[in-house]
Order: sequence, then C-alpha cells, then structure tokens
Amino acid sequence: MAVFNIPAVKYEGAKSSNEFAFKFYDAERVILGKTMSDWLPFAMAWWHNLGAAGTDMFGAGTADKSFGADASDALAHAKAKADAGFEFMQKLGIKYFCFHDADLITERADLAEQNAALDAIADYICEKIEQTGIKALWGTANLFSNPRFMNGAGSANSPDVFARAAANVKKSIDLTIRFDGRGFVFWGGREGYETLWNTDMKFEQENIAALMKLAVQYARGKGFSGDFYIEPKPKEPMKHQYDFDAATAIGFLRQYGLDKDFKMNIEANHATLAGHTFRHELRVSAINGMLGSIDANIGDTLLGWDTDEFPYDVYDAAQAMYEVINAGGLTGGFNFDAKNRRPSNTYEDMFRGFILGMDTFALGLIKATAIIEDGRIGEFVKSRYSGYNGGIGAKIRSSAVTLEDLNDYALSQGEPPAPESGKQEWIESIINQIMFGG
Ligand code: XLS
Ligand code: NI
Ligand code: NI
Repeated sequence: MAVFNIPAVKYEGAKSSNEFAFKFYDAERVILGKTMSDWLPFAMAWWHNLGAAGTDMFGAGTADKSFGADASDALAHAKAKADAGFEFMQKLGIKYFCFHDADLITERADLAEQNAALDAIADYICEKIEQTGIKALWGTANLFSNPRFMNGAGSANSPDVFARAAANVKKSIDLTIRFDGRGFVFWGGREGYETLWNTDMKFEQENIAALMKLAVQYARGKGFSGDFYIEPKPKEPMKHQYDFDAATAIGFLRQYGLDKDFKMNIEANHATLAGHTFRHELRVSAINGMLGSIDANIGDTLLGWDTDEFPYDVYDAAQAMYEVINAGGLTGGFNFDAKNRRPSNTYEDMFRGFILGMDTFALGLIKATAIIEDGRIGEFVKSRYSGYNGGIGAKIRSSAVTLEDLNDYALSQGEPPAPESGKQEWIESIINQIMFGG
C-alpha cells in the first residue's frame, strides 16, 4: 500500500503550474554529452527525510515520521521508514540514498543486539534494493549522537570508546557493502575540542587517522573499491572540529598517507560556516583531485548555523555546477543533506523540498553549461595567464630559471608593463545576461 498520496513526479517544463512536477529537471535530457540524471546522481538522506520531525532547541517535532507504524515497535517502524523511503525515491526518480547506521533502526546500547537489529532491517532493505535498483550512495557511522561519544570517537581520550567507534565503523562498512554503496563517509561531529586546556590535539589527530586507516584496510579486504570521504565542517556541534575545511582535511589526509583512498564530501552549508563559499570548497577539492561527492543544501547567513535547507539559490547552484562540470563530474553524487523547515510538516512538503532541490541543481547545470558554451569567461581567464605561454613565463612554469636569472631579467626589462584589468564587473554582468537573458 502506498504511503504517499502523490503520483510519480514527472518533468513538465518551466511553464507547468503542477506543484508536483519538475520544471527544469528532465532526467533524460542530454547536456554536454551526458544525461541530466548522469550529471546529477541525486540521493536521499535517510536521517532527514525519514527521520527528522522538526525538533529544534526550543520545541518538539511537528511532523509525523512514523509512516503509519507503531513507533514503539523498532523493527516495524524501521520497515515502515524503508517502505516510505523507497516509494519516495521511486516517485522522484532518485537512484541513491545515504545513511548512518543509527538512522536505520532505533539504537540499542548492547553492540551484539545492535548489530542483530541492523542485520534484520538490512535484510529488508536489501530486498527493496533488489526490487528497485536503488542503492546506497554512501554510508557512515553515527559517532556523535550517543553520549558515549561525548569526548569524541576516533579522538576520544578513552581507548574503550575508540574500540566501540571502530566496531560501529566496521558494521557500517558491512552495511554499505551490502547496499552496494559507492562511498563511505567520515563526518567528525565530535572530533574536535571545546577547550585546548584539556586536549592533546596531536594525539587526537593521530588516533583519528589510525581509525581511518583501519577502516580502509578492513573495507579493501572485503573487496570495497569505492571512495572514502571526509566531510569537512569547522564547528557545530564542537567549538572547533579538526576537519575544518577542504584544505585542512586534504593536508591531514596527505600527512597520514590516506590521500589515495579518500576524497572530499563537500557540504554547501559547512563551507559557509567555515567562512568560504560552497564554490571555494569545490575548487580546492577539485584542484587536488579530491572532489568526490556533495551534500547539497544551503544555509542561512542570518541564522549562521547548519540549517540544512533545501537548495533554492540558482546563482549558487550554477557556480557549483560550473566547478563540477570543469572537474568532469562527481564520482559520488548529490546528497540532499537537507530537511523541511519546521512548519513544512506534511508528506507533501517532503516532495516539495526535493522538487525544489532537484530543479535548482538542474537549473544550475543548465546555466553553468551556458556559461561554458558562451566561452567569454573561460577565454578571458585563459588570456589572463597567457604571458606564461612563452618567453620568461614558460621558463618559470617549467622550473628552468634560477632566482638570479629572474633578477637579471627584471634588471633588463625595467618596470613591468602596466597590470591589466581583472574585469570582475564585466564578468558578473555576463553571468546575469546568461542567467536572465532567456
Ligand atoms: C552534519 C553532517 C552530517 C553528515 C553525515 O552536519 O552534515 O549530516 O553529512 O554524518
Ligand atoms: Ni552532511
Ligand atoms: Ni551538515
């Protein structure tokens, strides 16, 4: 029996007034040689869509996410969530989901009982995967909600807590492999500090790296060939988190020899919390060969925390897609790590959120493609560095000069030619022309 009283969502074009239709996301439309659905492997976040009921620091949930089950019966509720989730993804044409172990079924304190409960729901989810072809984009272990992780997981001061975190990672890798996942995420919500007075930062970072190394060894031994991801975030819940931003996380991976197995999972809202743009984090990852996957959401500058809103800003999405296209696409996908606002508390709102997010990224793809095909900006950027194509520039690029050579060159040339305009305003007006000029 269907959970949602909404038919499958179809593409109807920009003029459609059907609120349950896509206006821009046309899965089969070919753009730059690939279909929209290949450019945009969308994923549903199990925790937000099937779990989050709108609870906030000031009030209880407003949405009913029991999906008709008796929520006190853990397995029945977990199955109802899976039924709802797969129906939801099928109706939207979404091929992937992302999950934490703890999202799948109510957690139990005892590890053996917890693993048995996870196996029971995993059997059910595997049947659904078999029936629908929908599978995991990535899995992860929730090493932040349970009070046992209050001092961290990999970074915990207690080796017993470290061992429990490792066991949860092992189980979550097993589940990811069973769900045919493309990747495995580490998001270090409790891997950081509240005060340096009680913290051995170096010791904690070494232990986080050790946990990651153990995870890679185990997963590769089980035949997992996907990517591991770090999802950087500067703060929240901790005052300072070690995976502050992409540059910090990439440096950490290189320091501990993890860079061959890991890439970045960039979340838009985390980028802005770190004082960067979403696009900046994508560029940093891409130029380091580590752009893996995206948590597609948007924050709110007036609120300033991880509000996880559905992305609606086409200007922002176009910039993100410009980076993704230039990087040749993602090996991961676009996970809507996003939730409805608290007053948007109906099942219909769940669909409205995803339609908004999918249409926003479809528009981003369309507009970024137009910017690339227009060519003016790409050409301008190339021409700005054209001095390096020959002469002294080419020698600098190929490391064929010494500092003395450059000194001689500078002495002989006199004052360098006047610098040329960076033309930012011209570029920004081209963007507006492409975005709104029809
Ligand atoms: C929290 C993170 C989290 C990760 C997965 O801010 O975005 O949801 O994506 O643990
Ligand atoms: Ni996230
Ligand atoms: Ni987040």
